Amino acid sequence: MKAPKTHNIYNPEAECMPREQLRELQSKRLAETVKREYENVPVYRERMDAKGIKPGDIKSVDDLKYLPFTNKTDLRDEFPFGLLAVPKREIVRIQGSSGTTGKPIVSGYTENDVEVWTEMVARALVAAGGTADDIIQVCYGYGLFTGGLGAHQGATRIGAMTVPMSSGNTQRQILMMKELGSTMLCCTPSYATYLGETIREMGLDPKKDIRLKSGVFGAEPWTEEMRQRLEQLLDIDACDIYGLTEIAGPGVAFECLEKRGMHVNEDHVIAEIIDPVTEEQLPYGCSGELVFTTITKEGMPMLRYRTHDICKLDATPCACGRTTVRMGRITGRTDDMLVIRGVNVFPSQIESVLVSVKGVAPFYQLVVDRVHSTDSIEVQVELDEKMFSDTVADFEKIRNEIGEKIKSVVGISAKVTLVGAKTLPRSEGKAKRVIDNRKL
Ligand code: DLL
Repeated sequence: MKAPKTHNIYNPEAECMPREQLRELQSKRLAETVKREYENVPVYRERMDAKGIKPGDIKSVDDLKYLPFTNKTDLRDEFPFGLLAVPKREIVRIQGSSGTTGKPIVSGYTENDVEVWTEMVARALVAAGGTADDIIQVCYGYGLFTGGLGAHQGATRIGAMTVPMSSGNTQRQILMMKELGSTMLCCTPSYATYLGETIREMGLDPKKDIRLKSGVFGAEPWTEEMRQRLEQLLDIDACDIYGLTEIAGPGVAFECLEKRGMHVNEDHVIAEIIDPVTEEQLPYGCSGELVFTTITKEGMPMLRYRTHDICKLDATPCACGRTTVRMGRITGRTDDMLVIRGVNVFPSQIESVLVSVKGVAPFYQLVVDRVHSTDSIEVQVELDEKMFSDTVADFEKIRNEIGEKIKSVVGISAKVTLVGAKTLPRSEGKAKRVIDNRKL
C-alpha cells in the first residue's frame, strides 16, 4: 500500500528556510569551517597558502570558488587521520568505503557529526512518509559502510520500530517483513527489486501479505524506469537517497514524495556543479560534476570535495514546501568507479590483486552485468605464457586465490575466468578494462 502523499517535514525551520537566509547561514558556517581547516589541517593550510588565500578572505558562498578542491586521493594520502580537524579523542566513529587502491578511505565523526548525520537521515525518512508508527527494515549492510548504521540511526531518531537486518539472507528478510509487518524498507534499489521478485516467487502477494508503504533507496545509480518497476512490484512509493562516506553517509540529499529530485541538506553542506575539465562553476540546470563543502562537520570537514558524480542542481520551488536545492539522479561518473551491489569498485583495486598473483599476466577485463536485478562481475584474466603451457598448473587454485583476494580487498564476490595468454583484446590507446552490460 502506497504512502499517503503527506508532506511532513522533520525540521521545517531548517528545511524550509527562505533562500536568502539560508545563504547567509551557509556563508557564516563556511567562513568558520575554512578557519578551522586552516588552523588544524596542514594540507589545507598549505594549499590555501599556495593560492595566497587567508581564512579571512572567505566571507560568503560567492568566495567558494577561490578555495582548493579535495579529492579521494587526498583521503588516501592522508589515511587514516591526516585530515582530522579535531584531536583524535574527540572522534567517536569511523566509517569507510573503498578507495581507489586496496586501502579503504575513512572519515572520522565527532559526537556532533553523528548527531547531524542522524538528523539528515531522519529528514529523509520523514520526507518518504516515515513516522513513529512505522516499522523500518534496514537491509543496507552494517559496518564500515555508512548505509546500515546511517539508516538505523535515522529510523530510531524518528521513533520508528527499527529492524536492523543488514544485507543478504533474502528469505529471512521476507519472513521478517511479513511477520513484523514492516512498513518501510531501506536498501539499494537493486536489492529492493530482488526482494520484490523473490516475494512473488515465494507465492506471496505484496498487496496482502506485505505491509510496505515506501522505501528509501540509494547507494547506487538507478533510473525512473527502475522506480516504476519497483513501485509496481512492491506496491510502494520509492524515494531516492544519496550520500557518501566522505561527507556524511546517506542523507546528504533525499527525495520527498513529490519525487522530483533529492533535497540537499543545505544547512550542513554546500553543493556546487563544476565542469570536470576546466573546474569552473556551472549554473543550476547544467549537468556537471557534483562538489560538496561541509559547513558543520567537525571531525573531518571537507572543502570542495569532488564526488566525481555527474548530475544537475535545481533550485525551483518544490510542492512539499522545502526550499532546498534538489539534485537530479546521478547520470554517470567522471572517473572509472563502478558501483556493484552498492559497493564502490575501482578497476585499479582489482588490478592490484591480480598483479600479486603468481602466474597471471597484467591483462584483464571486467564484465559487469545485471541478472534478475542483481549485479554480477566477472574478472577475465590472462595467464602468463609459461603458466598457460604448463600442463600441471593448478588453475583451480589460482582462480580461488584471485577470488578470495578480491573478496577481501574489494569486498565483493567475483566470478574469475582464466583465459589463455594473448587472448584478451589489446588496445593501442587506453585499455578498455570494463564492459558494463547493465541496463539500468
Ligand atoms: O553509498 C552512502 C549511502 C548509503 C547512500 C545508503 C545512500 C544510501 P559510499 O559507499 O561512500 O556511500 O558511496 C558513495 O555511491 O559517490 C555515488 O557514486 C554512489 N551513490 C550513493 N547514493 C547514490 C544514489 C554511500 N542515490 C557513492 N544514486 C557516491 C546514485 C549513489 N549513486
